[in-house]
Amino acid sequence: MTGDAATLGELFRRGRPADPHAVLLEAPGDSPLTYGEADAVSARFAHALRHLGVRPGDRVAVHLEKSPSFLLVYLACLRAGAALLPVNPAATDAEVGHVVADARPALLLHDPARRPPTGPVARTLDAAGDGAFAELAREHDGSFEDVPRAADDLAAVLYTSGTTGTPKGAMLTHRNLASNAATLTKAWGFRADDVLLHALPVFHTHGLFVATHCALTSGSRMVFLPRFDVDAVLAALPRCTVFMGVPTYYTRLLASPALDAATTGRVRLCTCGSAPLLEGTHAAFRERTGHAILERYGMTETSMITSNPLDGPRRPGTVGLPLPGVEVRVTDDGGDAAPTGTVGGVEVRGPNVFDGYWGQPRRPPALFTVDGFLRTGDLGCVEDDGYLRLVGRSKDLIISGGLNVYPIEVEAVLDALPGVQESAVVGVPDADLGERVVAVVAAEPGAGVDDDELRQAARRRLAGYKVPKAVHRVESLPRNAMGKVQKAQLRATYGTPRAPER
Ligand code: MCA
Ligand code: AMP
Repeated sequence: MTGDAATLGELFRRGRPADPHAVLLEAPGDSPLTYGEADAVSARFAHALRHLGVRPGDRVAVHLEKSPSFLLVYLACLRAGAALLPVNPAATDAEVGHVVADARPALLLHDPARRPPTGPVARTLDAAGDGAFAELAREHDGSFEDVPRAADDLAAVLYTSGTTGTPKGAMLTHRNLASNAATLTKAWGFRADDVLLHALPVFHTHGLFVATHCALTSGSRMVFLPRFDVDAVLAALPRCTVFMGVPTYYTRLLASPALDAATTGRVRLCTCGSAPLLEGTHAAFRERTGHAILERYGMTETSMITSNPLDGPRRPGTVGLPLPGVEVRVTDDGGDAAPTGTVGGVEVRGPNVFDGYWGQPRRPPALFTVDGFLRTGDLGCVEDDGYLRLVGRSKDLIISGGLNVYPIEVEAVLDALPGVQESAVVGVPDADLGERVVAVVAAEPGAGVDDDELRQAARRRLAGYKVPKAVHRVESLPRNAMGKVQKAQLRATYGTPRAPER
C-alpha cells in the first residue's frame, strides 16, 4: 500500500520490507545488498554529507559510474534533505564544468579517475564503494535521523538541453517524483516478490527514477547491471520478473538467437520508453517471447505521462493512456483542443510536472500555457479509445539509443572549429540506435577541413554519444526563403543508404 506519500523518504519507508535481510540489489561480483545494509550505509553517507557542509536544500553533484554506491548516495541525499545532481559519466570536463558552474553544488562526488572542476568541495568515490568519501562515511554511525522534507522541497536537479543548446537543470520536487513513483508502482503492479532487471544508466529519469523508485516503493529486489550488455542481460533475465529498456535494448536482444520464451519464462512485464518503439520490434519480441512490450512515455521535466495498461490491450505504435492523476491534451497551433485523431502539440498537467529550471523564472510562459499545462514539444494525436499516438516532435531533438542530442549544442561546437563556415546536425534513421547523429558541414572558402579531424575535435568537447557518426560536406546549407536551414531535406538526402556502386 503506497497511499499518497508527499515525499520520497515517506514513500520508501512505507515500502521497506519488514525483514531487514530482504535483498534490495544484487550487482555482479558483489554480495547482495539488503535493505538493512542500504539503510546503514546511506545513514553513514548522510552523516558524511553533513560533515562536508551539505545543508538541507543544497545540491550534491554526482559524477560517478553506475554502481550500488551511486544509489546509496542518492538515498543519503534524500535523508540529508539535499538534492541529487547526477552528471553523465561520459560528460567531458567542459560539460561537467558548465553544470557545476550553473548549479553551484555544495559537494561534488567524482570517480578518482576524473579531475574535478574548480569550485565545489570534491571527494572521490569509486564503483567498488571506496575513496575519500567512503572513508569519511565509515567513521560515522549507521543510523541517521532523516531531515524532514515537504512536498515542494527539491529532491533532484537533472540537466537537459533545450532550444538554447545550453543544458539547464530541471528542478524536481518530492511531490513530482513521489507522485509518479506511487502511480507507476501501482499501474505496473509492482510487488515485494518482483525482481527488476536494471541495466539502464542512472543519470537519467528512466534508470534513476522510473526503475529504482518502483523497486524501493514496493520493497522488491533489483539485479543491478553496470551497463546494458546483451549477454549479461540474457544471463540474468531467467531469474527476473520485470525488465525495463529503451528500444535499442529490445532490438539488440532480438538480434541474439539466445533470446527465447525460456529466457523470459519468469518475466511478467517488459516496459519500454525514452524513444519510439517500432511496431515491428514490438511484434518480433512478442513472437519470440510471448511478451507484449508495455510502451510508456515521459520526459525529464514530467517523469512518466502515459502508459499502456498492465491489464488491457497494449497497442503497438501508441504510448497508451494518461497515467492516473495526469492530464494530457493535444492542441492545435492556436492552443485549442485538437479533435480526436488530429495531430497537434502534446500538453501535460499534474503533480508530476516540474515548475522550472534551476536559476530561471518558475513556469516560463514559453513552456507553460496560462492554465498550467506544460508544452512537451512532442506531436501526437489522441485516438478514439483515448490512447496517445506520438508522431513526431516540434522540438529540434535527436534521440539516439535513448539518449537526447540537441542539434544546436553540436552545431555550436562544430561552428567554432577552424575552417568551418556553418553546420547543421540532423538525426537519420538507424536500425540499432533508432536515430543516428549526422552533421552536414560547409567549409570556409579555401579551408582544408578533414572530416575525421572534425569528429575528433567535437569528441574533445562533447560526450561521445553526441558526436556525429558521419560528416557530410556541402558547398552551402540548403535554406528556405526565410533563411532557415531545411533540415527535412538534409534528413532525406543523408538518411537513405547510398545505392551500391556499380
Ligand atoms: C554510447 N554511444 C552512443 C550511445 N551510447 N552513441 C550514440 N547513441 C548512444 N545512445 C557511443 C559512446 O560514446 C562510445 O563512443 C561508443 O558509442 C561505445 O560506447 P558504449 O558505452 O560501449 O555503448 P553501448 O554500451 O553500446 O551503449 C549504447 C546504449 C546506451 C546501450 C544504447 O546508450 C544506453 O544504455 N542507452 C539508454 C539511455 C537511457 O537510459 N535513456 C533514458 C533517458 P566513444 O568511444 O567515442 O565515446 S530519457 C528519459 O529518462 C525519459 C524521461 C524517458 O522517457 O525515459
Ligand atoms: P528527455 O528530455 O530525455 O526526458 O526526453 C524526453 C523525450 O523523449 C520526450 O519528450 C519524447 O520526445 C521522447 N520519448 C520518451 N518516451 C517516448 C516514447 N515512448 N515514444 C516516443 N518518444 C518518447
